[in-house]
Amino acid sequence: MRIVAPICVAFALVLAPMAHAFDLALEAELADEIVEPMVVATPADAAAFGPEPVDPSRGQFIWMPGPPATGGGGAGYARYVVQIPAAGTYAIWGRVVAWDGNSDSFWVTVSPPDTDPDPQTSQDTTYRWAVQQGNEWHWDRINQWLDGGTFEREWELPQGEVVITIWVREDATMLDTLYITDNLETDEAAVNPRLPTDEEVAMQLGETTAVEPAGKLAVRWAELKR
Ligand SMILES: [Ca+2]
Ligand SMILES: [Ca+2]
Repeated sequence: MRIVAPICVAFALVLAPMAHAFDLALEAELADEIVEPMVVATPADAAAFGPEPVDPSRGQFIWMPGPPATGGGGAGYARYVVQIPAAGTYAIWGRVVAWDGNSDSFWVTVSPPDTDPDPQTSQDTTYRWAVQQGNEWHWDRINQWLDGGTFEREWELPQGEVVITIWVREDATMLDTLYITDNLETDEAAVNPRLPTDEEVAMQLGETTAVEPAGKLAVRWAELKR
């Protein structure tokens, strides 16, 4: 028995996830708060303006309606309140459609640590997300589109409540889902962002208050902040 116990411990250390202890997927359209002109939409709604963005997760996404054209945007947002189980460094990915260069950006704040109360007013490029273009749903890691270059963002999040806000910058930019992870790899294949599970959707709908994905830390949701 003296020998068996240390071996078991050694195996546990090898098998335990060493880094990527947390991930959480959210449906964009199930935000805790959505302020117009950001709205929930279906593919048919968007098809009136441009190529139809077929098969979003759960059939819906959010956007400020508009054509792929210069101008439009700068008002409205969607807000998500999440409980982070452990302080650490996190990245966020979005599943997006962006028709063209006039419909390919949002502002993004995650508070704390971000302190800007309204990047639509401040126009602070720290919070500007250059969304990768494409007419089909694809994942893009939230970045920081500075005037001097574009860099992947990461956040030092505290344990506890964090508010993620996706602000309209250009109309017609579409968001289907969000994926929050402590996997900081920049390569999509290494991160493998995923869609929300039925349990995560139920949490967003307020049908349950907690979920414990297999092998993950428990995630607990705050009450709606409206
Ligand atoms: Ca536009
Ligand atoms: Ca969706």
